[in-house]
Amino acid sequence: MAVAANTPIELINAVYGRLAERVTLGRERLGRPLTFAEKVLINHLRDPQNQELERGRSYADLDPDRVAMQDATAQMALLQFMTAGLPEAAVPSTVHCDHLIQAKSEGRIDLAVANDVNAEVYDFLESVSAKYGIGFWKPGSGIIHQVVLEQYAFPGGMMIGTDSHTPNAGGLGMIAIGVGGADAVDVMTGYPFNVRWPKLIGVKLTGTLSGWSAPKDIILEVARILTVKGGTGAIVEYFGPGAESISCTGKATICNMGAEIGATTSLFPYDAAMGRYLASTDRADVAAAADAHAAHLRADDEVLADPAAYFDQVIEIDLSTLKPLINGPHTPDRARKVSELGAEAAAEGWPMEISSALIGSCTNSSYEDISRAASIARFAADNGLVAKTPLLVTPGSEQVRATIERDGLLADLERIGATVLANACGPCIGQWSRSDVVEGDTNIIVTSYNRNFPKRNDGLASTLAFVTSPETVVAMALAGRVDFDPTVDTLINASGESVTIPVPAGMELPSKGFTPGESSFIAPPADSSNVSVKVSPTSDRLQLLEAFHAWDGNDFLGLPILMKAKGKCTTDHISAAGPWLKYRGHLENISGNMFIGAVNAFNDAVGQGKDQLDGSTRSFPDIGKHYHEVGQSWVAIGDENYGEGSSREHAAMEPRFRGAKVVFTRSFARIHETNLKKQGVLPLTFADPATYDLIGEDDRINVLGLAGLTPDVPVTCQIVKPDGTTVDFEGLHTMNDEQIGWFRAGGALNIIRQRQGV
Ligand code: MIC
Ligand code: SF4
Repeated sequence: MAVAANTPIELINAVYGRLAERVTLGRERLGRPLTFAEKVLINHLRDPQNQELERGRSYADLDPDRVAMQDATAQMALLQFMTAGLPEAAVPSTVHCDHLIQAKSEGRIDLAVANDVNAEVYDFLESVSAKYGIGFWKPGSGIIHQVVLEQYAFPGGMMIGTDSHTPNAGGLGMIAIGVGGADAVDVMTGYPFNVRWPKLIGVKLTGTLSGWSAPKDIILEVARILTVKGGTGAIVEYFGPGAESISCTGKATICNMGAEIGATTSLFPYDAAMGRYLASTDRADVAAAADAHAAHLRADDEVLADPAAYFDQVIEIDLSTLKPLINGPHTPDRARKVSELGAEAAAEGWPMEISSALIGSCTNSSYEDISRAASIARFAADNGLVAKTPLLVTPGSEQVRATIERDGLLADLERIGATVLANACGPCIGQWSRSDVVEGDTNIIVTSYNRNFPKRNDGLASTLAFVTSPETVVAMALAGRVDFDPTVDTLINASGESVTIPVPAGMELPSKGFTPGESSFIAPPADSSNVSVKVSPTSDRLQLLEAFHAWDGNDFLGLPILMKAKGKCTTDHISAAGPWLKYRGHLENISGNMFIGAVNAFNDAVGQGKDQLDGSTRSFPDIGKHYHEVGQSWVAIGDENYGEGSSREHAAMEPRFRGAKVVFTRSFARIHETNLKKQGVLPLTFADPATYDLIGEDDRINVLGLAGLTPDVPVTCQIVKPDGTTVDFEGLHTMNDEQIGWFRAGGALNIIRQRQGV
């Protein structure tokens, strides 16, 4: 397949060519006007006539237009794809090298080091991409979501990506869904993408942003209202006059961070701001095509007039009254006004000093973001101020970096002391070689990223991370303190004068257009018969996969509890990133991090528990290894929203590899629940949430009647106490017949292999 550095207009025209007819069909089938998300979904249904469309219940088969993968998840996705026996990917797909570059010194040096240190992984990804007709974006090209927005996204399109922040493309009116690698393998092997027909949350925006308030504040407010699980199973659709006042990249920031409320995705309707962005990124033809179909690239008028009648929930936010917000630590729904942080820090006993300030990431590194941040830096430098903390900048793409360099914006930031890192994830995902603090030093960082989970940025549990807009981060860096409110407070400069920082002033798009910088896209060859995929048998970073065994047909009896998690247990707790990213292509080695961040509900220890076979206390990964070696299957237990955060399927594959049969929780995050199903682990929720409290450290679990596993029917389970008494409970599941088939086959990939005859 010819995969280019952009989405060909022919593909876009084909999507638009069937749009009107599909919209009519959708209105007929549902007997009512449609929201924008519904139009895009219906236009991508495999069987639009017959697909059941019950919100929150039906599973839908969809055909996305594209697949995107980043290097830390692409390895496992493509190792799985390789075992499926296909000559090439069935859908245009790309790989983006962004997660494996460590931030240590500055961009160019760090990139050169990464090219050396990660050579075998990059060689694997480049060769496997060439072999299977996949486009390859080299390290340094930028962060997947920014590159997708600049090159591939289009209004009314649909894509999946092996990263939870794939919804970033919703800023350009695309339904873009974050998935685990196994979902990507389905689509790349020509099978549909299967997902629950979503519920719909409407967010009506009125008024306009002003002063220090930024698009980031909109999503911080939405997350505050909805909480980290409030978007589960839903698409968040924005609309209203306020929506049109936000730039395309600002909309992308909002959609990006919709991942933090667990939403399936988020999107904005097509408007003039998107048209301007398309034209500015060399896609005037896409803008013209979208203009011609604009009536179908938005919700129907009746929906806009009476949203409560069409959405499951409607939130209204007046942008004119929205104040700058900041969230953290530890959870993305803990937001308060910037002006209130100082008082809260004092009450909580947090330090007032900021140890580092970081801007950029896939969330907030657009030209507009950097120009607003740079406007403050320029003023500060002209008025005798410098940053009082280290200030690190990660540009989202080479195109943005080259353009902000050309326009002097990077120089503005450097004048106040900023260091420009590589165009990559860097400190956002723990790729941060930081030596100024050590574990135990309680310290505060402020970032313009999206997540603030413990240990995420620097691996230190004692770092408290706060998330806000880039302009607020820069202002706080100038003050060096969290009790600084740039809207009212002043700073003292080098001459002892009191200085008020002016309101940030940015530019939506570069007046001279974007400059591409050093292009680093490699298209797959037309004939890949001579390409061989490079995996060394002695590698400790890459390991070819062996198929998991099918279910043996027996009930699960007497399974020990390897881990019972207390409180928040995100995928960062289950399969940590940072130093572990280097093992993302080696299932056995990465299993060394299994549950190391989880808090043991029996004694509050982090990452360790009791080995039921010998009574010893060991790390969770060591217990897993021991059980695996002796063939002892086991279960894990989680609390609410278990598996929140990343799409990394390692968080499901590691337990599967080490012998997990069932994960019980009070509730699951969507991507992680699917990842467990895909790998053949049963995800069950307690019918009575209080059952969680009844399970003791030395108890065993029985899971019964598995031969009769049926959609919508609870599974009978038992807690077996050490004295042999039992407590019955019900486990609920969300599997349809097909997904029960994955469980029986020992994972969805085994079914694809059977169908392909391998
Ligand atoms: C993240 O932001 O947590 C990541 C790292 O981008 C992950 C993907 C991964 O773990 O590789 C995500 O968001 O899905
Ligand atoms: Fe990379 Fe951070 Fe964005 Fe994830 S959230 S893709 S780690 S920049």
